[in-house]
Amino acid sequence: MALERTLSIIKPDAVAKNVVGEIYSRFEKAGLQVVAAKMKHLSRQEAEGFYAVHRERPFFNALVEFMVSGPVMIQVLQGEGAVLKNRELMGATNPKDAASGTIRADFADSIDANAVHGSDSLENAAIEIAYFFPATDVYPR
Ligand code: RTP
Ligand code: MG
Repeated sequence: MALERTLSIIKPDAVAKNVVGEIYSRFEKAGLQVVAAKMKHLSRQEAEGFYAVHRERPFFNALVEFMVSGPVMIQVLQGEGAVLKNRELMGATNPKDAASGTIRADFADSIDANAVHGSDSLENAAIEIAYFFPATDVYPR
């Protein structure tokens, strides 16, 4: 497996629940290293741009509304097979379907307030990382 980087966001619900450290601990125990991070209260424009791929979906407005409802913690995770590994740690989009022991099973309340975002492919990971971090802010450079 190759060393990869992926973009992770701890969403407003999980930041408000004070489980940032719990979630970081899961990343670290799985061999994913935080190589860039920042807390940010997204503007509507930033949230819309980030989820632009979903613009035509019926849930788009609710998704943007939720993502701007409070600060989020944004990080780049690095490790072997990081994209898929992070998706496995996250669990299914709807917490009702998420396997036990996953982040969404343990911390998400609903399909909207579902605790975390993770890039779904290596290609999207590169796009999403560049959306939030200049290359010089990801370590090692
Ligand atoms: P994310 O992008 O946030 O990591 O989530 P995901 O890949 O598991 O799911 P995705 O299909 O990319 O959807 C993005 C977010 O939109 C909300 N959603 N609502 N009501 C619905 O049917 C529905 N489907 C998706 C979720 O909050 C999901 O995380
Ligand atoms: Mg997605």
